[in-house]
Amino acid sequence: MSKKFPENFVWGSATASFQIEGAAKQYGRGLSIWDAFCDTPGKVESGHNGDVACDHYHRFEEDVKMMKELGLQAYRFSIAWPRIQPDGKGDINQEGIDFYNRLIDCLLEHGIEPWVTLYHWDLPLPLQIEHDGWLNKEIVERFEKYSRICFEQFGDRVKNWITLNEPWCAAVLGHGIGVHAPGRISTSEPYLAAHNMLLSHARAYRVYKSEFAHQNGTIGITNNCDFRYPLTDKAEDIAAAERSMEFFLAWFADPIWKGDYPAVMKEYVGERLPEFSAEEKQEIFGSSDFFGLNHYTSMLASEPTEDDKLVSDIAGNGGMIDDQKVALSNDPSWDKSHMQWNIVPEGCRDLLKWIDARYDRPIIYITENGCACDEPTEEAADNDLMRKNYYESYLRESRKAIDAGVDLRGYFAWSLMDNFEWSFGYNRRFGMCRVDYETLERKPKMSARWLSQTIAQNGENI
Ligand code: PNW
Repeated sequence: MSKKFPENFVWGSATASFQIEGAAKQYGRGLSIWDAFCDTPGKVESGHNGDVACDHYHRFEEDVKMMKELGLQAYRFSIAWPRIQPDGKGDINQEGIDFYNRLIDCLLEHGIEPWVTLYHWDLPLPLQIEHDGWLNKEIVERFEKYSRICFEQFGDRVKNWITLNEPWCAAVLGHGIGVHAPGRISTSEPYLAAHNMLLSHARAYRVYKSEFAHQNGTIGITNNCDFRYPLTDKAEDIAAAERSMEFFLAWFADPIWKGDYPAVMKEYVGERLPEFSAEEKQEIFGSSDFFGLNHYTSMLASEPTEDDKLVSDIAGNGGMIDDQKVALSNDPSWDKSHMQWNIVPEGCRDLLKWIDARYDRPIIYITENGCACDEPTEEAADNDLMRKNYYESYLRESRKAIDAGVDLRGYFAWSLMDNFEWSFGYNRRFGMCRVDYETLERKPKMSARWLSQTIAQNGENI
């Protein structure tokens, strides 16, 4: 069997607006919930914020050249909603449109395919303050209008769209345990926010398919999911692992690929889980041309015993994270990244197979995968063997999934460069290229050089 990846396999890297752009208070950009979160004492490590970030706004040409030199075929970035509509609902900020036009044109001139995410967490702040953000169903109309502006302005050149990035994070981290913007802590709001995100996603999808069909592009959603292995082969632990997957991924994927929330969530969450009307179910069902997947890590799952501390006991949060009634643990043999996330390449293969089986062989793109490494010096970054091994092993397992019949069509490494890692500020480095935050210089690391060679031979070296 050839070790190559399928012909036309897409090799790319990914970033997000708030994490790299900077120029946060310039060129007509409105504030986002992440600007406000950064300004709230104690929320982000070291008091870091997105004001300068990687200064990509001013250095995008250099960044595109670097991508070209690395041989990347595709680049996934996100549009900052508050750059397009500073208040989230009204007038368009032409400077914001101009910026993304310059970026898109530059990518195309260099033969790099733009993959554009409409929402990667930087909600315009006025929508939060005046309208309760994702908790208010009105957001569906606002997101529809914003999406339409993007399709109108950029759709002649952008052919790959992602509506939402990781609604699980925005719901759970943003509205359940409060470690992401808007910092809400609640046992019911995550379900409501998720519900309105699914409706917003579906609306954007329908608008694109009905009004912009002539643009001939594809559009989908990106969800994140870890994999869960049962701690033992006891039936209760196997069921716990499956339930954990349903609470993580099927929560968002079942409505789109099956038409409604998983039965186990209805049972365990009860009336805190909103219901879709028959009309809404129809709008959501089938609303993704591909299955976008962000994947990083795996854990062991088991039926909780009396001795198990549930996550909320440890974190002292609102407790919604325990609705699934699963105990999580780590296999001591697993290595850990700088995020303390387990490095489990076979989990990537098993997750791909799980998605393939549950959703009847969808087209899948890995829209993020990567590893944070502790790199205090430039020298450490230049020898990022752990990251190179991470990419290589996860890609090797992905190819095994392809060999087993999974329709995986592409891989985007997270991330092109070190950037603002949310509540960790600039203290976690995910980049294949190093960013010196004093000089803002970029420099490809060993993992980038390795990925570059890998792309050139379509993975035959793996
Ligand atoms: C994703 N979790 O975030 C995001 O899409 C990126 O913006 C981010 O930089 C990257 O992964 C690395 O963290 C996640 O707690 C944040 O499970 C947290 C989790 C998962 C993904």
